[in-house]
Amino acid sequence: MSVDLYHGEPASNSLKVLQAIHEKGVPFKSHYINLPKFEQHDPEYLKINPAGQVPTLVHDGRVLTESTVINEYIDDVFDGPALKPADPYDQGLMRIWTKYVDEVFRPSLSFLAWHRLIPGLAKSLPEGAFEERLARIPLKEKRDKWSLAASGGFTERELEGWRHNLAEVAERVERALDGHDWLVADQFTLADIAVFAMGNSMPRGYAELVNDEKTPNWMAWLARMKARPGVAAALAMPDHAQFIQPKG
Ligand SMILES: N[C@@H](CCC(=O)N[C@@H](CS)C(=O)NCC(=O)O)C(=O)O
Repeated sequence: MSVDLYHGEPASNSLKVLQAIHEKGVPFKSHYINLPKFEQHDPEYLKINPAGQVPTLVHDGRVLTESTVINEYIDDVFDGPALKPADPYDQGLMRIWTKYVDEVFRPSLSFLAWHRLIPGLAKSLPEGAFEERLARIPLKEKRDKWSLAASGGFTERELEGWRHNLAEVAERVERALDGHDWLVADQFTLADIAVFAMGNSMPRGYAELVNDEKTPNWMAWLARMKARPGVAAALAMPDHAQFIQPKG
């Protein structure tokens, strides 16, 4: 059996899959893709992931992309502790969390981070280098968003909407953890993994939303997550990112 995982630093979608693979105890070969150096756009890597994104799992020569799909696959295919609840209804609740992370939490974080960081990145590069890198991004939607972000083109209304989403995430997670150790069915699941992948950096990046006073349940859950050997092993993976930190 061969398992190869192509991933970036232990944050965001890479952290999501790194947690699952470590929690499950699957032996795998790690291939670090340096995102700030745009290694995700190298022609060799594009052969396995034409979207030019991480993570990518290759299991016995078969390629799988999309972090949420990869995590379900890892749970289904490999031995180790179950990362999904047994009950189909609870599985549904778990997937509502993973969908919410993919459709609301993660994009809101990304767009706000791009708004903050990309203009500086574009200016820091030699003349024409940013445009050259933009041109190599395979996904048109991503290319357009980065181009817009570089010129400070997101509207105040959009920015406000994404900030509002993050405030809603903070409240929703805090409520779900009231009286519970984990988000769904009182067991550690892919829902915790997905929310943690984006939420781990919130007390640092959005301290006004996630902190000891406002969200004590969230803070205690973060500590519980980090105490898990699989999550700790995921967080200990190489981290050479520069501009992506600190808000993921
Ligand atoms: N829907 C994809 C999104 C993957 C994604 O956005 N990955 C980011 C890192 S978290 C990435 O590769 N960014 C670099 C780029 O798009 O150039 C998934 O969940 O796997």
